[in-house]
Amino acid sequence: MQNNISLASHIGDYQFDNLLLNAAGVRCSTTDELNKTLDSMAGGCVTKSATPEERAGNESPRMKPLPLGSINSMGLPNHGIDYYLKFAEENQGKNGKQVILSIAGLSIDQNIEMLKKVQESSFSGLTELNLSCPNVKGKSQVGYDFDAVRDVLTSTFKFFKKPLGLKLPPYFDFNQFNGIAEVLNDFPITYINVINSIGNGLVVDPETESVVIKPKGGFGGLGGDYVKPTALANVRALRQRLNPEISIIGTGGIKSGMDVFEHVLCGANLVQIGTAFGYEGTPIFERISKELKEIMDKKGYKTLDDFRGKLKTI
Ligand code: RRO
Repeated sequence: MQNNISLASHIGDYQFDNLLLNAAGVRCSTTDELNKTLDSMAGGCVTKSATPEERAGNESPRMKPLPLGSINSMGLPNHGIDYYLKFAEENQGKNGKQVILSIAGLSIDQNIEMLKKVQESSFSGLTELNLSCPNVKGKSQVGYDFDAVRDVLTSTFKFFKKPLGLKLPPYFDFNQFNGIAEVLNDFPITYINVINSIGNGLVVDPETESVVIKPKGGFGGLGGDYVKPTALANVRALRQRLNPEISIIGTGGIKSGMDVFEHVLCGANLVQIGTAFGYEGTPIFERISKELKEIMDKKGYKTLDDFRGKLKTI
């Protein structure tokens, strides 16, 4: 029965045979990890957000799994843009899978420098500019400063002619949904990806009377069950406000087929799995695909288009 159910989707001209991908940051720092995801049932992979040079990141322990999700303050550990760009050039489109190249400069200049490299390269896939890393000491999340978002996009689109997506932080107020949408609708953005982790949460272990991660006095980005309603709200609110040409990747709190179903109902074109992929590894893509197909089968849906964005209000 489920053989005639499709989980295919697309972002701009890019076809994905399966809407599930890893979230940037999780099991995607090395070519070995990235190849494992490309060899799985996932529709493609996203690379760890890159900086111009290799970075060690913050001190450990810097990620803590929790019963309801995770907290992290990794601090952008990565092998540098050249490493990920080479992987992306070599693997984009292989076996019909997409490679999304994520970059996260520590300044506008660093972002422009990396985007110029991408523009000049042979990479023909999607590039994702991460404007929402919550864990670099002394740096604010650009995504909360709408003037800064406008500045970086103005500079970028002067020379960047390849398809660009943005990884955004969670927004919590209708003024923020309206404000960011107004900026984004002025640019030829291919997609947005919401949400990054909820920044600067604090988890306390009452037994030890201590924080659970070392950097920044224990403050870090939340993922997992904690963030799903916030993620769904951002997918929905931005789908209602953005130009229809801008696609949406839903990220946050996905660990089952039902979670994916909810993200798509809110308007997600693709989804990414972070915390739960960290726990389960690549078999998660097969498990969740099967769960989602079972749900679609029961409801009589054959494609994601049958229910995407069709959330009812009461
Ligand atoms: O590396 C990190 O600390 C990190 C990044 Br760049 C990000 O975008 N989101 C996150 O939760 N952690």
